Amino acid sequence: MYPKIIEEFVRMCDDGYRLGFNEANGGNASYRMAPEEIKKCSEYLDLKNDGDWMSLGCEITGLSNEYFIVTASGSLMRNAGLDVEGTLGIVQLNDTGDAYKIIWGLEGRRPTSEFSAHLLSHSVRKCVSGGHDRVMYHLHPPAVIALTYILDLNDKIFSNALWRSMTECVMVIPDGVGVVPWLCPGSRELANATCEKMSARQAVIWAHHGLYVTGLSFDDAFGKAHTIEKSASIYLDILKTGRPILQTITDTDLRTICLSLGLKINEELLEV
Ligand code: 2HA
Ligand code: ZN
Repeated sequence: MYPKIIEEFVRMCDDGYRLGFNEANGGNASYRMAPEEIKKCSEYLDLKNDGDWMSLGCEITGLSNEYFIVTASGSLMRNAGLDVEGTLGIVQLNDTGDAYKIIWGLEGRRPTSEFSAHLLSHSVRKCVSGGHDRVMYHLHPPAVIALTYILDLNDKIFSNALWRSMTECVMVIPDGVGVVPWLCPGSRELANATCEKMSARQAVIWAHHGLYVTGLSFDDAFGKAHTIEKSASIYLDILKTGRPILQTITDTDLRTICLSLGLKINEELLEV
């Protein structure tokens, strides 16, 4: 048995694979550890290793000395449970937040190819969520990807399509979703565009590629990804019938749902 936080990380990878969100080496994830979780993992950690700092190429604001559990570049989420230390690892950032070292796992590997998107988004979400958002999860959900071929690539169009396709969607993403155009996987451009959207959203769609979500726990982040994909898939099912839409969830309905739960809907995205 690994510490609970590692087991929960593995479970999210496994769920992602089983639901068809993380085929082959598709997708990646990271988790910003809390001090008590670092303590619980301490018997595994090689904290004395002081020789192998890898440069991040820039200083990541607000993340100095943070510890992250992260998936390995090229690893398969399907294998997370079978090969925990080859699929995941723990990295520590230095005092200045511009270099990291591996202190557990990632055997013979480096952190995910999207590591810069993860760290930049952690930096933004740690600040805007008051430290609550800890998980970043990237997946390739088929219905979400399909929609990026037929809807205009903007936040308002996608947020409304998702909110109005299933009543509970707005409860999960009252801020809506951000949408970024196609950008090269693993690039700094994709990382920057994602972290810009993350300042106001907890979910970002990468056109023709996938989805990127944050959350305060694995349940929260995975639940968001699962709900968004379910709504997208219902939306596609509706389109596939070829029949006109006779009724839908209205702006008033969306406001009522949020009001009943004490949530604040992003008003800017309403009234399409
Ligand atoms: O293969 O999904 O975006 C990992 C990825 C890169
Ligand atoms: Zn991807």
